Amino acid sequence: MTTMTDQHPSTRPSDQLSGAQLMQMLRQMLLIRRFEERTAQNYQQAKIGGFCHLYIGQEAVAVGAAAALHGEDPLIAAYRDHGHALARGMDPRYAMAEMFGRVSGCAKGKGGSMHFFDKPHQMYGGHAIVGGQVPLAVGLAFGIQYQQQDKVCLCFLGDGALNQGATHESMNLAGIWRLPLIVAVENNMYSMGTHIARGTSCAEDLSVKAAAYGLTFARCDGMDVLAVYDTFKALADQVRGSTCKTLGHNPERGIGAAFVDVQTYRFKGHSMSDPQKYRSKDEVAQYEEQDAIARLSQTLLERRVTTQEQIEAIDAEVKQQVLDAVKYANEAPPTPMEELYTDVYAQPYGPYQQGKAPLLMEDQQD
Ligand SMILES: Cc1ncc(C[n+]2csc(CCOP(=O)(O)OP(=O)(O)O)c2C)c(N)n1
Ligand SMILES: [Mg+2]
Repeated sequence: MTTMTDQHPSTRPSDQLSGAQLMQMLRQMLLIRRFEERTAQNYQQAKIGGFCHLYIGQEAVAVGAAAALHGEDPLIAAYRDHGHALARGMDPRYAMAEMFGRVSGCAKGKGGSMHFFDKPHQMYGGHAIVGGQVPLAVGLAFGIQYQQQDKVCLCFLGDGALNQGATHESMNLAGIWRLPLIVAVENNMYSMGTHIARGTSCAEDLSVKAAAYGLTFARCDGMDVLAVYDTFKALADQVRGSTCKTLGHNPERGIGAAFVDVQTYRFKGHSMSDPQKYRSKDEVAQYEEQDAIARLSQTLLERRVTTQEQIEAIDAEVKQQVLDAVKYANEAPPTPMEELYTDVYAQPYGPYQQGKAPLLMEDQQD
């Protein structure tokens, strides 16, 4: 196993970013933050139903990692997925409409908060089953390798998903096939109310998990969007286009799959109903002081990339963009019942083909 060491400050990939690219990162993080605040409000007003998990506090992870990859690289995430979709470029109107159960939502209103999909932006969900997206990511990465594409698959998972069998089976395959895959663990230290130290072996050093499967390991500060960018840029360049001798590829290229421990923190509860008895207010406040949005703003002000007035203007713009998304979702038509029978099979047959319900049990007995 290889471990990525910290980059020398003068060779940081983020030093190559233009002022416009840095400002785009700030805009995306602000958009996610404001989107999540309105999501909470609309959930409390019962406009949004089902399970809903906010990304507030973790914005730098999705934004920094997505910026380091190409738009054509497939991305897949767990259920705390609003930030990943917005970082990938999903229109906030389609994201909000999805949660409102509207037919113009990104999954036609059938997926809700936990199942954001966006084919044009290569976002493959949003998955509610903890760890369920990891085998799918292996499939995506295998497809890239099989078709000899110059891409890398980016798979986000929570620290809790590290204890799912499917994650380990997937990492094993990623290791032996040297897949072009980055396993990005959003280590916010909690799985619902369970601290990582109580539920995960070797929690203090996750590099051993990567070592077990021969994956290159890296760790980064997930509260610093530029540190996230640096780590994922350096890794993606080496993972991209990885090939495997045992699968007949000659020559063997790339470093194969990688595993990143992204150390982050969620500022809000696990889901919309969480009394948060498992952590202290002081702990939350301590991490809120490291808010990635404030940190990037400060850096950009110090480097004279922007002014306080410009930051406030961007914030006002994204707030309006989110208000427009809520208006759009409110006015969009609800998902019709017939949609229950579409998108079930890749090649619909019988009643599904006609867009009608299959016979219900009662009908069959008649
Ligand atoms: C297979 C499975 N087991 C249990 C659950 C219930 N569950 C939902 S979220 C969650 C915690 C996951 O924590 P983590 O992976 O760290 O993600 P985070 O919520 O911190 O983003 C659990 C156990 C589930 N959705 N799927
Ligand atoms: Mg977690």
